[in-house]
Amino acid sequence: MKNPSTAKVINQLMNGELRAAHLYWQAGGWCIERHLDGCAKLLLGHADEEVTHMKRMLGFLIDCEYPIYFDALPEPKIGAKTILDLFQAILAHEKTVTDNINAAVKEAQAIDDHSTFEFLQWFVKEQREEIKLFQNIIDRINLIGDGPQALYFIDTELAKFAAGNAAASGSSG
Ligand code: OFO
Repeated sequence: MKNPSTAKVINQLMNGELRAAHLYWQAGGWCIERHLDGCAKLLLGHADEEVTHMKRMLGFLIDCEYPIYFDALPEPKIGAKTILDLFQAILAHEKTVTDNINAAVKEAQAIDDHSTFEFLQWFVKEQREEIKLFQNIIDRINLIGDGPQALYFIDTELAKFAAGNAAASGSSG
């Protein structure tokens, strides 16, 4: 069953995934400028994941023969002054994406669109994992603190997160 409202919602989510990739690329650039190569690796790898999410949404629109609309991309602004600020902004971003996915799930349920509801379940799980990942990173940054060697240790820790994340996304896509 085709629903014009579903087409609109999935297009909005697809564009949101592309904006997320854009944001993570820019955040990776922010880290590279500060010689935080481990952080950059994590964030640039995450941008690639967001592209796979965008393609998942695109694939659904194609399978359902819904129209496809790509929006212009806004400039991704990184206002962070510290690495903690950066990851707090990223966590806030992921919470907004989670809210958007949850709203889409609710709408699919309300109109008995079981196919879309089932499709969105993968994203519900993915958002739970992303929130957990970025909250863990913030907790680790807070544990390490802001002593003289802190940035070096944070960067080393985040390189480990990047390696773990790459291994996990290789198995889940
Ligand atoms: Fe696509 O998971 Fe983050 O935004």
